Amino acid sequence: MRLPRGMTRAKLIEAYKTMVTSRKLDDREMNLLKKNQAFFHIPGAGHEALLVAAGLALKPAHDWFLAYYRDRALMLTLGMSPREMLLCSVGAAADPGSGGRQIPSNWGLDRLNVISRSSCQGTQFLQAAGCAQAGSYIRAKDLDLPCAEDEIIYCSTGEGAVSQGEFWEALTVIVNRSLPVLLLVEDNGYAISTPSTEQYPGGNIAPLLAGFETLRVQQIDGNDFLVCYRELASACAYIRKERRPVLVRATITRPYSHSVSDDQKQYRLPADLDADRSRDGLLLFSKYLIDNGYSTAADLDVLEAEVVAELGALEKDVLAQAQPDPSSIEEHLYSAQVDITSSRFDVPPVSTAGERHNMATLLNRCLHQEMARDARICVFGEDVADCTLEENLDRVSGKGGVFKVTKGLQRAYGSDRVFNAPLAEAGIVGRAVGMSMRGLKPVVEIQFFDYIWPAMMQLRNELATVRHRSNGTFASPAVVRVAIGGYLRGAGMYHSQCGESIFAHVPGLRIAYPSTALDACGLLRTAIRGEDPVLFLEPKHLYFQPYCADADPGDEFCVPFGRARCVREGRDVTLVTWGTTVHRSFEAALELESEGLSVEIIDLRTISPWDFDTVAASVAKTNRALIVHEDTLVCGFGAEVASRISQDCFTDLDAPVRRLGAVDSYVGYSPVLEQAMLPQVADILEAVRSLSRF
Ligand SMILES: Cc1ncc(C[n+]2csc(CCOP(=O)(O)OP(=O)(O)O)c2C)c(N)n1
Repeated sequence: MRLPRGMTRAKLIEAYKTMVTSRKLDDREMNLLKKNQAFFHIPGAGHEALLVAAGLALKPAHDWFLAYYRDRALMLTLGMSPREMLLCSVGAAADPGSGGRQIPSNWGLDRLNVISRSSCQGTQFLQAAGCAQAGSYIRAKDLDLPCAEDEIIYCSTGEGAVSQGEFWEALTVIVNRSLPVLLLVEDNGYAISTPSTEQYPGGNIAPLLAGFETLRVQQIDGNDFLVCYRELASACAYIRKERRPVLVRATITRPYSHSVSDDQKQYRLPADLDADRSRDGLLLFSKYLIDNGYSTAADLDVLEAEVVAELGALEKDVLAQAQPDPSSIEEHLYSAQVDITSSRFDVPPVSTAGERHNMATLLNRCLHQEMARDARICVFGEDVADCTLEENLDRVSGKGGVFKVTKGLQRAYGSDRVFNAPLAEAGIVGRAVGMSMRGLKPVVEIQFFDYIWPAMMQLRNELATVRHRSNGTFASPAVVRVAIGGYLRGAGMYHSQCGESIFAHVPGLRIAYPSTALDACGLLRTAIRGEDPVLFLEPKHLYFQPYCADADPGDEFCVPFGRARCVREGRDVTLVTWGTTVHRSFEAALELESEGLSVEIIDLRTISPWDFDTVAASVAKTNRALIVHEDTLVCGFGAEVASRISQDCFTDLDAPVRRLGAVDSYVGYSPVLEQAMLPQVADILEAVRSLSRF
């Protein structure tokens, strides 16, 4: 075979050296593990020929990479050093991708544009879509963020992870928006022990993609370095020029077991393993070099011996490096530069007089003002745009969200900044993660809290973890707005749910849960101006209530996170609450006043963090505490508040801490059932009375 353009003998030998280095690193790391000096290993063996070729076709610190765990040879080709890899293996503090936090081969290296990857198989696809969309956006808006005109977003996967629904969600966005993404499916035939025939019909993803007409699909023999080099160079040239996606499915081998925890002899026949070994790309390439006179067996042996010796010396050095400081376990959960709990975000309203506006209106104004101020902000979600068909925009009044919170934003800021997403919640959050990792500020909407669950993986394992897992080298400061809760009469169990406690259990995620138009506006501005991922919960019962309306506080008004609001002062009982039940509690407190019971109401305003100090000061005064929330009782966030009060305010208490929440069931469609389910004023009255009698 003639050498492809640009390939030389020296480059062939260099490529071979990288492949050997990759394989020998696998061997060395497995050996470290045997000696208990490393703690996990997942090999890149069998994938080297394909990935060195990919690395040569792509440009480090120019293109962007979402590389999965088999991509060791790609990382070496891009410029990650063997020493850096060994630092990851031993979990050293100096591990450049995660500081000893992530298992080895979960690649991430900011200097090369290799975005921090989690261990979740399948979450990378939507992030790649977001990352690619961010590139177009950065260029269109001429933002001062790293971006190259002809950049490619590389996103790799095994053939198994392609079964994830998120793959298909992402493919829709990538193809519909014609994003410059190279999807590399590294098909080694097995997902741990499950053969690809079990993943999808026919066991080959390529023919199944025929309906995506504008997606170029290439199938290659991933064991043949020169074929890979030629085909990937062609794919990359096409993407750079045409700005269209390509999916390459490469067949390769897996000569080693899936990981250290696996033994493939348990589920593969010896003949199958032998066949794999005989097709091993590294072996085939050494044979090619010798057969075509580019090297000799003796020279390749010398090269291999040199690599082994070099890795041996590095191993000694790396083992002498320090493990992470135990105290660093709490680092990089939140931004150290922008502290949204600080008094910097305590900015008073310009005026409290004037026309009063409901919560939906003040949220909408805040979004308008922030979008005018910061071109990095883009808004997307289901039905958030005024009218997707732009040509009709002048002839319709516009949708702007099912609750109108985003109304007029598309008209004011354009369809590239405000757009409808497909009906796929993981797609909304996953894309936001990808965009925010490139410096944009997505403010996305989940239409109903009840439908947040498809996005749970992206919220829990991605959005919330990026900063921590990457040791602060990447961050994902997106804001996810969610309409939450019931008290709606007729909304039923799938438009009324709460569940803030589930997310309060997610370190790295900030949570707001305002109860007034003013707080909603101030907290949203803080969320947007901050650098942490925020789950912004908007009680939909309150969107249009005149009783929680407020005057426009101006375009700098902010409320810091973690600072509760004393709704009314009282002497006898501290009532801690948030969201819709703040107003029901207030109504109850007015009635109790006439009975001679004085209730102090604390509105937490944010769940993560929550303001324990204000609660504790109040309990020290009243000596009694009741927590009221709309969410169901068992494991509701009230349990956390109650436990903390019981533990840290014990000597102040004259009665056990009491909780009132919804019945542990589901909101019914019939108003009678809804009323029976959710805490009512009468329930609060009863709870306070019995607490005060204790
Ligand atoms: C969402 C998710 N489910 C399960 C796992 C556990 N797991 C890790 S790798 C793997 C198999 C992946 O197979 P494939 O995508 O074919 O890649 P390969 O390992 O063969 O290269 C599984 C099931 C995971 N990490 N993430």
